Amino acid sequence: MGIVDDILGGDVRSAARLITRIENGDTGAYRDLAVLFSRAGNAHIIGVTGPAGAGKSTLAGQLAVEMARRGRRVGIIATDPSSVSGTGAFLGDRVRMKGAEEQDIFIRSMAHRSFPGGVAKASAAAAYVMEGLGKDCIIMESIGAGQSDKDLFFLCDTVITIFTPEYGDDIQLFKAGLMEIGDIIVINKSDKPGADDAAREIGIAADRNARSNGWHVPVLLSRAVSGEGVLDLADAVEAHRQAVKGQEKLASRKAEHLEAFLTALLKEELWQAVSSRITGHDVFREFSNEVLSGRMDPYSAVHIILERLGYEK
Ligand SMILES: Nc1nc2c(ncn2[C@@H]2O[C@H](COP(=O)(O)OP(=O)(O)OP(=O)(O)O)[C@@H](O)[C@H]2O)c(=O)[nH]1
Ligand SMILES: [Mg+2]
Repeated sequence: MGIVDDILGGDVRSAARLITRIENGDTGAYRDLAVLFSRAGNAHIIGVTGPAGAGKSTLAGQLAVEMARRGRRVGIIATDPSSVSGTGAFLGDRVRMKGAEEQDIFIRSMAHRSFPGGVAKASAAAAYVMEGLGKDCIIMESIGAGQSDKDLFFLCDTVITIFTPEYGDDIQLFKAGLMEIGDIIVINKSDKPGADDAAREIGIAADRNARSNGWHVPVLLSRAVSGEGVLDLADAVEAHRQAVKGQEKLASRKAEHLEAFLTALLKEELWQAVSSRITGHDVFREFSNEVLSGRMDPYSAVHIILERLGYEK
C-alpha cells in the first residue's frame, strides 16, 4: 500500500512523514500531495492571528479541544518563528494539558522562514494531508507578523484575530491591518484591566469595517488560560462557517484565495531558485563592493546586476 492509502486509512505517522518531505522541498512527494489535494477542500480551515504573546497558541489549543468535543476531527498547524520545526512540542504541551490525547488532535508545527501570511510554505500542504487523514477542522496559528498576516486569508475560511487589553493607541495601524482580516475578533487576557474598554473600542471599529457579505464581525472576550470565552468562540466559529457556506460567492472566494496562494508560492520558489545564483555571482560581488565603498547607490547597483545577469525588465 502506498503512503496516500496509509494516510487515507488514518495512519498518523505516514501523514507526518509526507508533511516533512514537503517541508524539505522533496518534489518526489508532490505526486502523493496531488492525490490528497484533489480530495481536499471541504475541511473548515480556521486561521488564528494576533500580536506576539496575545495568547494565540493557548486559545488555539482550547478551541481545538472544544471543537473536538463537538464531534469535529481536529488538526492544528502552528507556525514557529525560528528555523527549526517539528512536532510542535510547546503547543502540544498546552493542548495535552487540556486532555487532547483522547480527542485525537493532530498537531504539527512548521518553521516559518519568512513565507508571506505569517504561515509556512508547507502549511497549505499540511492542511491537505490532514484532511486526507480525516480531519475536518484545521486550526492554523500564524506568527502574528502584522500587515503580512493579511495574506493568511489565502488559506483560511474563518480568521480569528486576537488582541489583548495591553495594546494601546500606538499600534493603531498594525491593529487596523489585523482587524481587516478578522472574521471574529477576540480580546484575550480579559483578566487584565481595560478589557471591556478595549472590546468596546474595537467593536466600534469593527462595525465601521462591516463586511460586504453581511457577516457582522463579533468582538468576544476570553481568558484563554482558564478557558473562559472558548464556548462563545466555538459558537462564533460555527456561525461564521454557516454564514459563508450558503453564499454563492464562496466558490469564487476560494478560487481567488487559491490564485493568490499560487502567486505567493511562485514568488517564493522563483526567489529560492535565483537568489543563490545571483548572490554567488562575480557581478553581485563587484557591484556590492561599489555600493559598500560609496561609489554607487544600491538602486543603480541592483538595476545593473539584473541587467548583466539577464533578468532586466
Ligand atoms: N493573564 C493571562 N495570560 C494569558 C492568557 N492567555 C494566555 N496567557 C499567557 O500569555 C502568554 C503567551 O501565550 P501564548 O498562547 O504563547 O501566546 P501566542 O500569541 O501564541 O505567543 P507567540 O506565538 O509567541 O506570539 C503565556 O504565558 C500564556 O500563559 C489569559 O487569558 N490571561
Ligand atoms: Mg504561539
